[in-house]
Amino acid sequence: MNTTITQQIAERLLANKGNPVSGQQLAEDFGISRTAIWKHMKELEEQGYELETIRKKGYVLKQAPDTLDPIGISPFLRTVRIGQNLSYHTSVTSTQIIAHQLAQDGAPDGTAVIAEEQTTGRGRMARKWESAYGKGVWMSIILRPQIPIHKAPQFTLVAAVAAAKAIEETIGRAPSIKWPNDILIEGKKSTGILTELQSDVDGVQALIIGIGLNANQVEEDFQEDLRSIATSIRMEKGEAVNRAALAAAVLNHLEFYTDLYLEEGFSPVKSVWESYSNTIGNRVRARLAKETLIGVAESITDDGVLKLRTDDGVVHAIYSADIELT
Ligand code: BTX
Repeated sequence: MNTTITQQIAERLLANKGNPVSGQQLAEDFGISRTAIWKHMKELEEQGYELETIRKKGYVLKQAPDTLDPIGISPFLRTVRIGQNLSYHTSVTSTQIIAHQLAQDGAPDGTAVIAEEQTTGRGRMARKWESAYGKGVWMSIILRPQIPIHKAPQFTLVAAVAAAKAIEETIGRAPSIKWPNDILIEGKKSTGILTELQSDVDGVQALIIGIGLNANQVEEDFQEDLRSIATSIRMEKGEAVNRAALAAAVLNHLEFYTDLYLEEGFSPVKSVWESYSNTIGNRVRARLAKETLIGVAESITDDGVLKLRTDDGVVHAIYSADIELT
């Protein structure tokens, strides 16, 4: 990512939040005048940074804006690829739509599209995903692993593990993953994952991994029909969280687990996924497109397929369904 001087100054201020950063020092480090530094500070104030100037000491960052733009995210990002190319938007229809277009136009592996709001955020099977302004992390990541098409669903699990790890770090306790793509905290949905793909005869051209993570909603922020089933990190942690740090944490873990997958295959990722799963070993009701099956969720195959044993002893391979614990 091409970081501007303003962005680099923001990073310095963020790293020293609450403590003064000397204007003289910044001027020397960037090889520009103190007046130029002052202009960068004005620009940051316009972007929503609250700064205090203390004579002879420097600039103190009081409050960073709660946005998901590169300036907000980059101080927390520890990746080489994922999220380094960041397409940031205030309002979009769906980050999936934008990511599909970018992928078609040749966007590099790891490109992330992130938005403050989605007007038509989507879930699986044309369902809606509520994506209110400034409340969540709504993002789509373009990955270009060289894998055959049938392995694409594994990446839903890679992404679920990445999001679960980020949530665990943030709230200090482990969420559970409901196969294939929901991350629940105390039984309520905090995150949804939607994996789509672009492919040709040679295999996967691009995976578009959509992650919707409820961050700072309070109960009333959700539409009424969601209140009994949805939760947010804020509701579980008892305080608002820095969405940029949360988004970066997901991206950091996503790169880690993608690399693990590419180096060692699905098996180690699957083990971590299983450690979060509330599905495997339990009796579940699986609503498929055409039927509903009840039985024990026995295992996940290496292709990310759920094996469900119904009471007649038949083991069904389930590729996509809504699961309910019974
Ligand atoms: P899903 O089909 O498993 O879940 C959709 C269902 O979840 C809805 O029918 C509704 O009951 C419930 N729901 C809707 N919004 C929320 C919410 N904010 N929190 C909790 N529950 C909700 C899950 O699909 C996949 C969602 C992916 C969303 C990301 S956001 C970035 C990217 N862009 C985009 O349009 N979709 C993805």
